Amino acid sequence: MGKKKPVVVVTRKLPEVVETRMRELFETRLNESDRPYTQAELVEAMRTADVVVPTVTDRIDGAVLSQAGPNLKLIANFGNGVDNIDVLTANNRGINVTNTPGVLTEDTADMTMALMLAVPRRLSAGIQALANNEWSGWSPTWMLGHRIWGKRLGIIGMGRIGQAVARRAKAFGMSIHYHNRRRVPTDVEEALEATYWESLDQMLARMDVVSVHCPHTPGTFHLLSARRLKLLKKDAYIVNTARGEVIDENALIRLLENNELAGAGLDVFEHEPAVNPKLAQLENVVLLPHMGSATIEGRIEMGEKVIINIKTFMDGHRPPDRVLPSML
Ligand code: 8YV
Repeated sequence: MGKKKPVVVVTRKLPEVVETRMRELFETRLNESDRPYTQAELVEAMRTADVVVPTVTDRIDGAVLSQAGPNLKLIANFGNGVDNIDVLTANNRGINVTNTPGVLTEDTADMTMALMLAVPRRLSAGIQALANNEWSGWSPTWMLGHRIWGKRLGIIGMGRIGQAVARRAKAFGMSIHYHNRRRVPTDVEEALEATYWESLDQMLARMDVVSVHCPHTPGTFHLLSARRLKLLKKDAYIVNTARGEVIDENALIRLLENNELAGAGLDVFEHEPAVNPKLAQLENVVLLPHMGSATIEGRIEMGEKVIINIKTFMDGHRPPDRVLPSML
């Protein structure tokens, strides 16, 4: 008789190939309806599973973790960001946490560029004008936006995604600036012709476009506070494909309403899935429903990472994408 398969609870619907493989390998419980779990359902999963596979829509906080059953040894997050999980408490309770880094880097960087182009070049306004039948023909002074070529891009968080954005933006003729906890290696800086700013405040005041690529941690919550947002130039644009919590959303809305900022491209929001209705009323914004990594290829690769993490762990080895509290 073979080894007993681990009970794996997957909280949301994943690509079919991923679910099928998981069913082959593990005693997998799927969520056919894809309805997000309630906190009570999440607790039930934590009580009965050996492994839970949550997503960004599951809040695994101290209260949920305190009710985990004795068999739960791994939370294999389907996602890169782990701000939905209290990693420290999980670790203290002997529960490992893994994520899916690397496989959504390029997709998220692409979406960042899409927003970086869409806002200054007024893509939404143009699409809307056609949809409303408001186009009477070409005009030399109609629908003018701003070019990004030759502009300064300030990247906050120069990890995998920040660097992937920098590579793209460089090819679009932007000059690359960045702020990061640690300076990146010289060869990376040289390849990107990137300028490092130790002081985020100093960088913000000089940039034409600012793009957020740091994780959401207690240390980065409202990193772009009301005070810092005020440092931005009036004609600057801000793009966020990381986490809404990094920006004080109310302060951002106030600046946009008063035209103290040129515009914003947002794929993430502070209180997802709620989107502040004031944002939708603004003309100088492009809003997307957390689609940064939403490609079929990426989602399948995320699933493959989850499977490798579970399999490695169950075989008694250290899973490749283990997240430790010290990394956050
Ligand atoms: C994912 C993300 O779709 O991986 C992340 O950190 O923000 C998203 O792109 C989501 O987290 C899935 O759980």
